[in-house]
This record gives sequence, structure tokens and C-alpha cells, in this order.
Amino acid sequence: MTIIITAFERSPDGGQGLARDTRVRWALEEVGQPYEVRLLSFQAMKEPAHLALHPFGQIPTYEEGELALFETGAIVFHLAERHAGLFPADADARARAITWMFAALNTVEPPILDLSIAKFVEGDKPWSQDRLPLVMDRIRNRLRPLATRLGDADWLDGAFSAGDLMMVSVLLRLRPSGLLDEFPALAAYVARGEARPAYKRAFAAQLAVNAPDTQADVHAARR
Ligand SMILES: N[C@@H](CCC(=O)N[C@@H](CS)C(=O)NCC(=O)O)C(=O)O
Repeated sequence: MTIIITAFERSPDGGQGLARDTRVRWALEEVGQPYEVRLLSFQAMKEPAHLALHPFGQIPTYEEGELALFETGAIVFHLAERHAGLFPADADARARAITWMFAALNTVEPPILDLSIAKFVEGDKPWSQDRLPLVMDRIRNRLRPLATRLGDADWLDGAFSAGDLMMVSVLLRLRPSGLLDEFPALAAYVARGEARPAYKRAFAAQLAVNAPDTQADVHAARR
């Protein structure tokens, strides 16, 4: 059964791998499943055909035969359940890996997203500069205990799992802010994630769509 995911036709990050299709591509690469990608413009994401797959009109989505999923947490969870490579065999270790997936999405990602909103959406508001340090401190309040828990281990709970895939994906977004470098153990943790061959393949695949010269070719072809 062919797996089809959706991604931005042109990611706002220009190919830094921060759009959320990258974490789904990464999971697919870790479990060795081939996939196809349907690229969408911002307009197409809000049209009925895509809204039938994703009620909020976002990317990524995941289709596999009759099954259609949205939310990266659900998609990565599905892949980890169906294929070897992202969940440990031991039931308790698997439950802990799931816990880390939720921690990444529910506890660590929200203040990180808040920083993006503060910078890129609210950056021109008169109160924005005053708010920024508060938002950054809320992120530090998540990174500090996370670094403590990781300690000098390679991964959060034994072997690499879907929990690490999600946590690294969430933390990656912090790199331009410099906050990650305040916690060298976490910076090294993210670098370990990025060094995985599966991540490299996922990153290269999204870059091939979003790299500036690829876009020049796409636009030339449309003219
Ligand atoms: N919680 C969702 C978030 C999905 C999301 O925010 N997608 C972004 C791209 S990374 C998007 O489609 N943004 C465009 C929009 O919301 O209109 C998930 O993890 O899948």
C-alpha cells in the first residue's frame, strides 16, 4: 500500500527542515517505509479536498489505503506501532517512549511555538520586546529539567525511540534562538538525532523540495 504524506509546496523556512513533514519523513525513514509526497500551496491547504483529510487545513497528513491521519503525534505513533524501529519490544519501555512523545508535544513544544509567534506574528506589536524574555524563560524552564533528566545518556530512555524522534524534532526549532546552546547536553542530543542516517535522508528529501534553486526551477517550469 503506497503511503502518501502532504507537505508545503514551499516551506516558509526555505528548507531548514522545521516544517512538520520532516518528522514524519524521519519516522518513515527509521522504519524503512517508502512514501510519496503531495505538495500543497497555502491556498490548496484550505480547500475542501485537503480539509477532508485535515480539519484544520494544515500539513502534514498521512494516507495509507483507506486510512487517513493528521497530527504528527498520531502519525508517528501509528508508524511506530505497525513497524519495527521506533518502539522498544518491552511493554513498559514502550509506554515510557509514548510518554516522551507526549512530553515533547504537550509540554516542550508549546512554549517553543510561543517563541515563533512572539517573533514572527507579534514582532511588530509595541509590547513584543517586553514579552520576549518571559517567553524565553518559559522555554528555559522546560529545557533545564529535560537536560537534567537526559544527564549524560545518549537518548531519553535507553535506545533511540519515537520519544527521541519527537523530542529532537521539537528542540530543533530552537537552534536560531541560541537557547539550545545554553544547554550543551541538549545541543549534543539534537546533533545525535540529526546524525542518524534516517534523519539525514528525511532532511535531504525536504530540502530537495525547498532549496532555493529547486524553487527557481519550479517557478521557471510554471512560466
Ligand atoms: N499539531 C499539528 C501542527 C501542524 C502544523 O502546525 N502544521 C503547520 C506546518 S509545520 C501548518 O500547516 N501551518 C499552516 C497553517 O496552519 O495554516 C501537528 O503536529 O501535526
